[in-house]
Amino acid sequence: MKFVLATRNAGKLREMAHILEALGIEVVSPQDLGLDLEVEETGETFAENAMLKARAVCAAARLPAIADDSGLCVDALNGGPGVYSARYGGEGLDDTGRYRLLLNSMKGQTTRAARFDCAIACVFPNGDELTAEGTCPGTIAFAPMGEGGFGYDPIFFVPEKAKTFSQLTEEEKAEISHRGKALEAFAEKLRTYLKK
Ligand code: ITT
Repeated sequence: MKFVLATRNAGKLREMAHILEALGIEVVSPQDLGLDLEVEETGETFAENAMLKARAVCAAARLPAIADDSGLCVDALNGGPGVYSARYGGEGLDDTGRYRLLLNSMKGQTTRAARFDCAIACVFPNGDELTAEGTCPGTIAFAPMGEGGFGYDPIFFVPEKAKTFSQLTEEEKAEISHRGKALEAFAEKLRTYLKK
């Protein structure tokens, strides 16, 4: 069974494909299918937004679709930017602009605890749905460090590894990341579902 990955984010797509393929799940990208669907994220939670994306892409592709909705939740910012992580600072900003803005808004802040959350939703053409979630605790670094990854990775510091996500290899990040954990939990549910 082939699954289409319901994301337009190249960094996410790469990580999702590698993690799922390592778990024995065959995936195709929206581009492989000639799809470029922008789904409005009107939900208030990661889980709601992941489900909106998976349903829309499943309907368009007529294949089972797996979506990821994720974001960075910072204690000192009352859990923000959270579901607004991709929209933080408005349309004009790229990944670097967004993490710089976040670093600026944390100037002088000594409480730097944060976490990355990820919700996975999978929708099948027959209407069946599976969901899973993962989280990764960390802190907001005082300056960007490392070259790898995408998004807020250069400023997300994982005390357990004494490195930012950007300083980890993709495999190391997948072992501890919100996305790695959510996809592992999802793969387990999928195995059970497919046995039925
Ligand atoms: P799709 O909706 O098409 O999947 P998106 O980038 O809009 O792409 P989200 O709405 O889920 O995805 O927004 C996630 C935001 O959180 C986005 O700004 C990402 O860069 C960031 N993010 C999520 N996971 C991340 C990770 O592992 N490392 C760094 N940043 C991450």
